[in-house]
Amino acid sequence: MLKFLEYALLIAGLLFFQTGCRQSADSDQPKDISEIVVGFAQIGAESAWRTANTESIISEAKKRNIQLKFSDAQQKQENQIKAFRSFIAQNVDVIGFSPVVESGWGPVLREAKEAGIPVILVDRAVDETDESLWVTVIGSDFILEGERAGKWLIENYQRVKRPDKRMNVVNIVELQGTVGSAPANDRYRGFRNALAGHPNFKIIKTQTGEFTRAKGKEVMEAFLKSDGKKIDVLYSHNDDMALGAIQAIEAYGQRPGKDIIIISIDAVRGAFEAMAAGKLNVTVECSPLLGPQFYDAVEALIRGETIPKRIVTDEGVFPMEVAEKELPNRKY
Ligand code: GZL
Repeated sequence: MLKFLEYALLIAGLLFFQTGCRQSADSDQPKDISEIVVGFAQIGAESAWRTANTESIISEAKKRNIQLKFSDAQQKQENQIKAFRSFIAQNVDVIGFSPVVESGWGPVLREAKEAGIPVILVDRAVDETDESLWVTVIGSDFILEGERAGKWLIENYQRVKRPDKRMNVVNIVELQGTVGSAPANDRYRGFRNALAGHPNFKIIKTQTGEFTRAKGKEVMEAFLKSDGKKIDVLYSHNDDMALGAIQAIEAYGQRPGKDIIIISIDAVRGAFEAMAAGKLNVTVECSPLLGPQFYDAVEALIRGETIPKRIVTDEGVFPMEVAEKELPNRKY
């Protein structure tokens, strides 16, 4: 008899967690959307991309009349973990978060699972192997973004930098994103995937600029100090660091976009303005406008629907030539 009861409880528990459906207190019906409470643990406000992402998460909740508890971790993992635990203590219906780094999330994800609170990863992934700890990952394919950046360079460098001369060795410096974050790790890898088989393209310096404009400028100043005129290309993991680097290149007396070709990722408004001014050569889009997809997943969860483990956003590549025309269409 006991065996049967244990089995029944196990099935009930599994069914409850799979749908992540939290019932209304007074019925066995799924909660109405206006009844649910979502907790979102955001990384911080390190870049224009992140600001646009936050705006999308907050404004879309308002539009859908969803109660949102929002926390900003100032780029510190311990703050995100604290926010996570506070959402669990408040027994929210769903937790969304964009993990500042890939590792160190196992314990708090297991606590959410034990509390029966489904978790949705937004923008960035974690390196946990137990995929039952989250419902889905919504965001870009960062390896593809790095590959697109490298592919553009291979296909366009000769045209933009040395149209009249034979190709020789191309010296590249790289500004990496936040150490240990999924976008930094994957954009690092994707760019090198694209350069494989093209030995004349050499990455001579690589260092983190922490995804911020200030640090990107500081690190580019150091690159220029140590390698100055040798630098042909800057590959930046985001536009904010590239915009900081542009300031450093101009202060050094070189022309960004001409003497040093600049490839970046995000496609924020500032990048289009820099391209229109001829100071940035291309930006690979990485959309921060993830609010609608996030709340579509939340609503599907509350209705007890099955959600794909991975929801990828479609994005493009914007070279300097289209910046002027595209600028008015930009939403972030
Ligand atoms: C990418 C996102 C990155 C952006 C940066 O999806 O996580 O973080 O590329 C932001 O601008 O800081």
